[in-house]
Amino acid sequence: MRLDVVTIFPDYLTPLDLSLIGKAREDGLLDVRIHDLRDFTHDRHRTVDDTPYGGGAGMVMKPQPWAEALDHVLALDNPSGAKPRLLVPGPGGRPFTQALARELALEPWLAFACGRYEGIDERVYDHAREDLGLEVSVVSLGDYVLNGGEVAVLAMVEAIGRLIPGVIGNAESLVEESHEDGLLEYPIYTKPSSWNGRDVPSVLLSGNHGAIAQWRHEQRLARTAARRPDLLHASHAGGADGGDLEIAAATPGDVPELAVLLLACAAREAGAAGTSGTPDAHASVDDVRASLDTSITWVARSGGRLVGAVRTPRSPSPDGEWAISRLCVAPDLEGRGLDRRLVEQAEAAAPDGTRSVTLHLGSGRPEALKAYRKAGYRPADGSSSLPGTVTLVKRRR
Ligand code: JD8
Repeated sequence: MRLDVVTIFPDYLTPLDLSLIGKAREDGLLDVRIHDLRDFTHDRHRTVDDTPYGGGAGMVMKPQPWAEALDHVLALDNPSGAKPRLLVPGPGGRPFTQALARELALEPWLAFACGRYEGIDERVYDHAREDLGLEVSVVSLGDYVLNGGEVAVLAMVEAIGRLIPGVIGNAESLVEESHEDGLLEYPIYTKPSSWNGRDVPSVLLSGNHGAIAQWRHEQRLARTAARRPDLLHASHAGGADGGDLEIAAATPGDVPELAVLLLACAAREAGAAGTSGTPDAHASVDDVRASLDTSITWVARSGGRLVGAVRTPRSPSPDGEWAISRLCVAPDLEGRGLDRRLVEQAEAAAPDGTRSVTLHLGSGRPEALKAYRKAGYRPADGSSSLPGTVTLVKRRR
């Protein structure tokens, strides 16, 4: 992705040389170019501002240097005549959100115009749209007053840049994305377990993953209620087992969200099984789409969010065996019986004449096996299981 920034303070943007964004630039993932607006003035004082027509406080940025700077950006290393999307930070802009960051991360080229003083002469926006043919968006970092656009650009480039594949690129980051469910983070702790007379909450040392997941969810709810009550949505109140769970056969519209969920589960199971390697996100989306033709994926939604999935065949097998596979629950919702609800749905879909139901599971959560034993499943004998998986069987009469 190419990023051009026009500013009267190029030094303000030197942090983009550092850390993950700096590394991404070295790796060629981000092509960041900083331009000094004053290089496009022609007077001895390199003047970029003047007094406002109609009166009022402060100064306004003159249109001419901006027009020349934009011409320069568009002409630079651009034989194909491509056009960037132009983003102008301003307190009156569209709020910059994670959703907008995701949208902008898909663009091949972004240009940022950093205003100062009272802002930029309005005709610059009209010129960029109507004469240069650019899509222009005024974007605000938040409801407080800054002195110029540079700090907003630093924040936006960081938020956008980290979404570019390869900039952070690991399985954990995909799991993290699946947590973008509108609740704040739970509190986190590291060693030592007792420090300065303060102990880490004992549940985190218990090894009880269901209890830990439940505690963390409660902490997220309590924190969100205290700090950001505006984020609380009915879907979080009862949890995934709170009655709003809807299970239906997946359609192509479910594929992107389903692929992220399955990657999160795969990453989690790889971690639990001690195997390494990053699943390939692109291969996975295609695989998931193709799988809808050959099998049925049942998806569970809670409050609109896709929280779980399971796969069954499209047609009966001649030997009367009904295979349930790819059971997957959002990592933050484990231990709430969602997997049971999905397995029940998968069993209910079994055709007449089914003699046995086989359940193919990852061996990542041995504690879950107890619940399946209760539901009538027994470990399958023989060599049918792949490494890191277990196969359970339930006979039907
Ligand atoms: C760009 C000039 C300052 C703007 C008078 C002093 C973003 N969330 C945000 N808050 N403020 C900005 C922002 C402020 C800017 C400029 C962005 C250029 N100023 C001016 C008009 C009113 N002040 C911002 N993104």
